[in-house]
Amino acid sequence: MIRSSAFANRSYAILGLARSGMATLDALHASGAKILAWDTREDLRKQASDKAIIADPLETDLSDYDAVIVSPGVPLNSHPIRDKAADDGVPIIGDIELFSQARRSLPPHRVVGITGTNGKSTTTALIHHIIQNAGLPSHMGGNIGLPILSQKPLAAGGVYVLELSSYQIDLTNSLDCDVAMLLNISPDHLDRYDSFDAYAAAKVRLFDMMSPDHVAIFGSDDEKTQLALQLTLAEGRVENVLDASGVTLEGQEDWPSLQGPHNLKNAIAAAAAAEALGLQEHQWRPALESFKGLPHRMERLAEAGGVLFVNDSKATNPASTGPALGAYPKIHWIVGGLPKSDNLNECEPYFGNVVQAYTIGDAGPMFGELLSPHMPVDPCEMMLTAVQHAAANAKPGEVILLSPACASFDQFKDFEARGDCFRCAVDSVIENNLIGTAAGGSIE
Ligand code: UMA
Ligand code: ADP
Repeated sequence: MIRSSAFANRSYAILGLARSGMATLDALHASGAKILAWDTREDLRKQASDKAIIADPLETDLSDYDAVIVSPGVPLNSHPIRDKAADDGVPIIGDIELFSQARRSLPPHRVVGITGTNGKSTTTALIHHIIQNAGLPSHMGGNIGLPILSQKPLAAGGVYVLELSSYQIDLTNSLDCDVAMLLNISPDHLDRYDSFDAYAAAKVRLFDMMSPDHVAIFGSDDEKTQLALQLTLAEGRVENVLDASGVTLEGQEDWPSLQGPHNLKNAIAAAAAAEALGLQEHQWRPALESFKGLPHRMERLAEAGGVLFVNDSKATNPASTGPALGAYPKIHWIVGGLPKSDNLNECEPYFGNVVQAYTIGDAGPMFGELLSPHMPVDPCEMMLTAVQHAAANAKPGEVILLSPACASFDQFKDFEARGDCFRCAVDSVIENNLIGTAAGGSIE
């Protein structure tokens, strides 16, 4: 874990004791800090009780504390902790800010910070893979699900690769990334922000914290990302600004886990980050080929009877599903769940690649209406039915793709459970030799 003398004998209140809060508790405790900790969940409070005083910060005088450390999942826009901390004159920060404050206790290192609406985890994992392949010590952490404070400090010359959500950036004041990257911005998390503009502005703060001689990379030509790029250029504060959306890169056919126009953009941004860290093409290119990808993101599950099965369950909005449809020319598309919008506009440019759609979940009837003027639609409702029907219809050379463009919570605990259910259904159709069994058209 990361410890720092910067925290010794200081007092912190921690609100939220899930992954990032527990890692914060451990790191502060090991660094000799005094800690008050709280979570609405009693089991988590119990778990923390040997390292902290357990008390609700809302009912404690915080004026003698150095900071309140709030978990990213606590909705700061509506939670009373914001006013309470302001009344008591204590700053609210998060675990990434603590990491930033601990940096001077660490051996010389660099930090790559990656934000954006879609593709953060894929690009974070890819950059981490490139750096490790090049022989440099590296950890990844942050929103990817690995709290950075629980990582072992890297040896001198190492690179920390941080996936940063807007929630985490909101709780960070001083993180000076050597390379900071904004992949793209599309509407998301609007329950936590007053407007789409406010969500975009939260992400752009990553660049406000940088030293002028560090490198800023912008990955997409969407309106908000380009606006952020123009603002950064106009300010002139950061000297090295790269618009990666205008860069091309050959060879994608050799990168099995980076298919689709979105993953080409991710690869270009990752290569730009690698070059900004001083790596050369012969050091980063082989890593694009050997990258294994992450589960549930354009994950190649199996190939049977000439049919490829791809799990893209993490595609929870149309902006992430659109480019997934662009990845293959003949797709049986399993789509639906809890809808986040009443249209599939971002998917429309790729409808020509879809052989047939198989709708599931709450969105099924609405998506059926939207899609049937463009393609055959099979209303399946359930995942197993969708996979069985798609498998029966698929011909060699075609792809069965789960890319739902929806949240999962209507039928599943989370996107992982949905992807796991798809995987089980795929295993069962392969084991039972159900591929290509329909005599034309969809089976009943
Ligand atoms: N809580 C209270 N009182 C409240 C509200 C919440 O006590 O009023 C408690 C909850 O009971 C919970 C904790 O506060 O125990 C909140 O924890 P959390 O939701 O922040 O969970 P962590 O496990 O710490 O996960 C967080 C990130 N979660 C969120 O941003 C919602 C994880 O990102 C991240 O991987 C992890 O830190 C490690 O850095 C997840 C996420 O969904 C993957 N991110 C969003 C996304 O990707 O869209 C932004
Ligand atoms: P995040 O961590 O930002 O949620 P992930 O890498 O987990 O991003 O990918 C989430 C979903 O978005 C996956 O379905 C993935 O295929 C898709 N995706 C990946 N990169 C991009 C991109 N650059 N633009 C749009 N969608 C993307």
